[in-house]
Amino acid sequence: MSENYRSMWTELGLDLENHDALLQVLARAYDDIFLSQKNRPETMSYFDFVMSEVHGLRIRELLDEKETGRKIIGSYCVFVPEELALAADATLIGLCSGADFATDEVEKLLPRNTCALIKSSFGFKLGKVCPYLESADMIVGENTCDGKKKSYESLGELVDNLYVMDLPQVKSEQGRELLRKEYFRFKAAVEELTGVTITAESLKEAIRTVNAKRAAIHRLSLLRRHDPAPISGLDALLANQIFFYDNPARFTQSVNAICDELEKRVQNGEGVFPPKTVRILLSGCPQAVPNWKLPAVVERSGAVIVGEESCVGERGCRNFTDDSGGSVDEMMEAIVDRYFKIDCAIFTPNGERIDHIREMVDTYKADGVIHYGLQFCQPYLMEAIPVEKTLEKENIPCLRIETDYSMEDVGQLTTRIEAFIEQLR
Ligand code: BJ8
Repeated sequence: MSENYRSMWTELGLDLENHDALLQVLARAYDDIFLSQKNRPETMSYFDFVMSEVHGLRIRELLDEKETGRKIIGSYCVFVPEELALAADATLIGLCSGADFATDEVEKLLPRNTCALIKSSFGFKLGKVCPYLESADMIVGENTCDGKKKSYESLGELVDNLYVMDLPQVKSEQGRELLRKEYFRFKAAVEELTGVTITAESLKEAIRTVNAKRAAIHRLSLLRRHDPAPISGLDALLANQIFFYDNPARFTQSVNAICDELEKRVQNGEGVFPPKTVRILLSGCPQAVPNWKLPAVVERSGAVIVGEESCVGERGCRNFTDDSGGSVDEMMEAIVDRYFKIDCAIFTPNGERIDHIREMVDTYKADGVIHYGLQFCQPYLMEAIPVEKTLEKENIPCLRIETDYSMEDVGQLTTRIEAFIEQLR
């Protein structure tokens, strides 16, 4: 951290002792997992800097924005449209967390058999270690899986600015209508929070800003089709994770800078791993910062991850929002259309997801799929079985992994993943 931010963290109400402990673990994991990689693109240094300042400079920027009257909205799900926040002069940031914290305290509020992602979000609140959560003027929860929707009832007791968005679970006309109504309700809530009325101009600009972020990530993804892979799965995941925190325009520019470098690598036949390295598509639950366990195990075991079928990855930013509408209402419909395509496992039936996994296997020339399910995540663990069956029918090997945020199973995971990679060679 380039500056001393202790007074800022104290003012935000963080527990400095807990927070120091978290930052130490984070810094150690980052050095060990990211900085030890070979042949990294030089332009990844921007993301190294962002990570080194993730609780420092970025928080300072958000607080400076707040000084000027701008509002900060925190969200736990890719169904919360960033376009609406930006159009009303607010900043949207991701709040999902990828590390266990204050587990004893969490288990006083949530059952032990709750997925690690939900527990982690509670742990960061109860342990007072998340400056994003504490900076947010509005926290948006969404009725997706049962775990999340019930946990927001308890989260509402811990924070006084929780807004809960209802979401459909079926891709029907009625489902789309529910989403449409909820997005209009959210638009009104954001306008009330910021005191800014969304106009056709501000919405168009916001759509373009978010689309540009997505386009940069798409460009990065497509470069991963090449053999040798020009970037590791870990570094690509990091870019996808920072998507949720960084200033949008700066993020777009930085990802495009990486892509420029990767294009040269591709032209010169350079990669992070040797040609013909086994290529893996990771599919399943989202991986929030600093949840890097599985990709680290995969890439240390001698394979390269070439795509993430995940909300922190292609599921989250696959589609663009049509910006051609001339009125707020037209663009609102376009937003509904775009988000209604997200194939989260909370939908039933959810055949599009399997189609997308297959499509990604082809696009990124994956040799096999690792399905990543967090323990106690019923939607993704349930879908893992038909996903595996469908892929295997088409001779696409699939390994189902069920894990959590602890490091206890690293040895066992390594053994299984090494054997899978061996089978793919
Ligand atoms: S759109 S994937 S970000 S809900 S891992 S909390 S599903 S029990 S995160 Fe998600 Fe939105 Fe869907 Fe994406 Fe529940 Fe499973 Fe836990 Fe999960």
